[in-house]
Amino acid sequence: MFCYQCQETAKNTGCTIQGVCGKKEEVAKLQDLLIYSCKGIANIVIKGNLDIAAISEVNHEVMKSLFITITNANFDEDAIEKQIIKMLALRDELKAKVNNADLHDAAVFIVSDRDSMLKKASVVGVLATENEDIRSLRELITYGLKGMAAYAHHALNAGKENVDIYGFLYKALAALLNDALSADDLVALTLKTGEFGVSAMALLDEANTSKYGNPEITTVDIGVRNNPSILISGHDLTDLEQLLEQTKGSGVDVYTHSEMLPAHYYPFFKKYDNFAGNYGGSWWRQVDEFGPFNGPILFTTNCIVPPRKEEIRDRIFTTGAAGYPGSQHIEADANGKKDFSKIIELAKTLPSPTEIETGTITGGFAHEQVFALADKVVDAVKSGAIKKFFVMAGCDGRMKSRDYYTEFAEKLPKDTVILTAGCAKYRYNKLPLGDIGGIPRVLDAGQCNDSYSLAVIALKLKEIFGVDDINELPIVYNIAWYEQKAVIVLLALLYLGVKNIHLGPTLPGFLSPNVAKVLVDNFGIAGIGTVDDDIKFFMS
Ligand code: SF4
Ligand code: SF3
Repeated sequence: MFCYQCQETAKNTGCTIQGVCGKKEEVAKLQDLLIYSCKGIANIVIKGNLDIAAISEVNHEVMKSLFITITNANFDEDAIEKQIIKMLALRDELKAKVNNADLHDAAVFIVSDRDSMLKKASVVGVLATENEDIRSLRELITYGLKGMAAYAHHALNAGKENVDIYGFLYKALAALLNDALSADDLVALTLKTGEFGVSAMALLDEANTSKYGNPEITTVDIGVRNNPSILISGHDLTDLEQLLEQTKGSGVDVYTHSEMLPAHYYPFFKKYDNFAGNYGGSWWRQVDEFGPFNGPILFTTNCIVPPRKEEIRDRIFTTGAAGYPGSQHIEADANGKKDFSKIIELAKTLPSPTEIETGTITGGFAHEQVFALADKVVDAVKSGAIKKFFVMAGCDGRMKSRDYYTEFAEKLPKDTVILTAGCAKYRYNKLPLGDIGGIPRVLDAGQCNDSYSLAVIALKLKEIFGVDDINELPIVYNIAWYEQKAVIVLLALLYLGVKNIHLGPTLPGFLSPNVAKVLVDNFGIAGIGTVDDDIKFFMS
């Protein structure tokens, strides 16, 4: 196997024996083949000039397939094999519609069983591209597409889609098979990926806010109550809605974990009395937190950490693109309805959660809530009460080096405000950082996709302050990344013209020295240093 798609990749060069994330060789290879199958479909769609609006099942399955391969989303080799079989059947149906002999191997290869899949996978993975710069750009684009697909998939679940996004996905996936494209062509495609990343995040924002209202300032309890409970993790709000509908009045409480925390900020979910609060911290803390939670856990997406204890595995359920071998997977019916009764019944037999902390977290600062505070914010900037905004969005992760972000937040001068989104916030969202004239010093917009909100806020401030360039605003970017959704967020910010983004705790292992140089020279991308040096640099 070879995988270097996330920030924790072995030695920052690539996982080759087993993933640091726990991904086994077989799963890694099947994921490679799943991606290759999607590229084959894209090849047919583009060559056959197919009407994308007329192939909705294919569109949806391509998105789901890309999502399945995101770090920590799906460890279930049987589920991935099943998805490959489904994609190849769809591919072959499409092929029958086009009259084109000039198709790529990805569109025509045949596999018959697991062994032949693994054999094929070993020649079509990341390392099949020999030139390290082309490989680096192809993978940068692929990871951006995975993130884009994840966001478009959530939007679809919430009832919104945009065929132009699918059209781009096919165009880009097909381009990744084209050996005639130069590094410059791929750099251009990388920026285009960022453009469609903005579209996907805008679509998801619209889907979420039209269905659940605009996030508003909310205080979320982090202690526990005394009822049997279910913990819901991941990013899918429509799964949460169904779970709350099915648990209301049942005596079973629902708590969020990690990236599901921001669901509390939406007005819609406040009507559920059993929506109790948030339990624990970011995704990787699950190894310590699922034990004392005592109840079942529902993963709607990444990030799953392979549980060490059998007892915890038995309490894990997955749905959507998520999967874990030996855990129960809940499929939607043809109308998107999911039956969570098994989880609810299990919850009723288990003890209530053990308290691991008490207090509250405040969030809900997505674009509309910040616009409502705009006068206050603008006055604070004009009076000098707020000197700078620090966008510290992105992911959290296990590495010790991420202590940097806690220390950074603690040491920032008191006249600065942190704008955050994604699970990166858990490095500092429980610190007593105070407020500036009633404006909290940590403004949490929501999940990683809500980084879109931060961009919308920046564009609004650009308008209010009448500056020509977004980079003239007193906003700096110190972003933490881990998986591929952060890659699309980064590409989206680059597309929007944001310069000098600092990215940590390490620069992606998949950037070749030349590709890294392009990002440094054209966009001022930089890594992180020591907290003191970086704060001095940012404040100057
Ligand atoms: Fe390694 Fe990350 Fe790939 Fe897992 S997702 S195999 S940790 S690079
Ligand atoms: Fe976190 Fe996995 Fe990226 Fe959605 S939940 S930000 S890491």
